[in-house]
Amino acid sequence: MKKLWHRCHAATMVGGRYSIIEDAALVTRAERIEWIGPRAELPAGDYAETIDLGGAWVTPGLIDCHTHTVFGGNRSGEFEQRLEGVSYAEIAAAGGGIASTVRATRAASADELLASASQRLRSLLRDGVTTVEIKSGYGLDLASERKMLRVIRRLGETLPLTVRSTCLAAHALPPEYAERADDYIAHICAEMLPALAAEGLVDAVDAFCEYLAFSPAQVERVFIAARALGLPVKLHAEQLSSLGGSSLAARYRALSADHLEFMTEDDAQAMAAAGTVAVLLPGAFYFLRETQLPPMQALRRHGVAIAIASDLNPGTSPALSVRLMLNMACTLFRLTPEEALAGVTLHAARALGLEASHGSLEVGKVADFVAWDIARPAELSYWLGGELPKRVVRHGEELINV
Ligand code: DI6
Ligand code: FE
Repeated sequence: MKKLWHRCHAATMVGGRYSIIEDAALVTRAERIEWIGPRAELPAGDYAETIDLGGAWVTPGLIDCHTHTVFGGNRSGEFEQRLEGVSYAEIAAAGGGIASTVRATRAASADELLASASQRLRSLLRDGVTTVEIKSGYGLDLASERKMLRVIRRLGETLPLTVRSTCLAAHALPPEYAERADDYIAHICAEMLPALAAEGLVDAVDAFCEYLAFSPAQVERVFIAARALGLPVKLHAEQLSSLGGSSLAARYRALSADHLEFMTEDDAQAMAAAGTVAVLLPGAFYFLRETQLPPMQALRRHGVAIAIASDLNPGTSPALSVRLMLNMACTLFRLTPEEALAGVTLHAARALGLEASHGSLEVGKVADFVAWDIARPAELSYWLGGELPKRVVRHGEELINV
């Protein structure tokens, strides 16, 4: 079924720029974009439906390419404690931090996890998000990681969103393996990843490379196991210290390296050469009150593609709005609104290996787009959260009541 969408302007994001078409028209057939261009050049055709977008600005559907949306409980109590002066280390020593979310996630049923994650995803949906990546990593044993990944798959079946799953079994050391990190890594490589991949639950493999998590040598073993299974890799790297994780990720042709506040110029060069996307997470930077900024000039100089994501998680970024992340990327990291928008469209698609089908308004790509009632695209990074009037189209169908 062919539909004509017109009376709009388009920020197509082709090439990672606004690539604006004023007075644009789009033709969709089923779930794909069949034509896009200036309305004056629209070829004659028969349309089952013609939709007047009333002068809206159309952008690709937003893509949140780094989230930990599935988890039990939340850590608002820790937030309160930290503000009363208890340190993160003291909280962790008392069994808090990631360990407390692991306990709550292990204790939760799949249905409970599905319900709480659905609610959080609805906030993202209302923000114009049509594709989201979700990581496991709060289970840390085979049964609990499987439970999380199955919930992630179910979220993609029950909500009008494209969901990509990432296995983050190497997120933290589970209590069963205290002082035995190498044994846990061996267990991930020999047992967890092969079993979870065999069940079709894993689109990519991630790890947390940090002095308080896993070393580059341990991460490399996970990457080798992922490669043997034919799975692409990503990495939490250089968030709190510089360990060269982003260069390691580049050596394994990672889809992305994420956080990156402490990355070096050499890391940026390696990532550019490998086509590894830099995913910046301003929500975590803000929430942890970090001061070391990611090296924007080095990333730009070497031509590294930059994506922006929410990092939605209970410990370091309880962020329920991707548009708020756009604003933070601009105010905190000094991205331009154009760079920020590319960061949640084309470059986010690349960070998920979806750039052939998602992330820009181009013929042949999926018809996932948002028609925003705004005067200029920069408004998407300008407003601090809230809800903007818009119409969301996914796979060529308008979503009602998002
Ligand atoms: N980096 C982070 O910021 C989160 N995980 C990660 O690898 C923290 C997750 C948490 O504190 O629950
Ligand atoms: Fe994260």
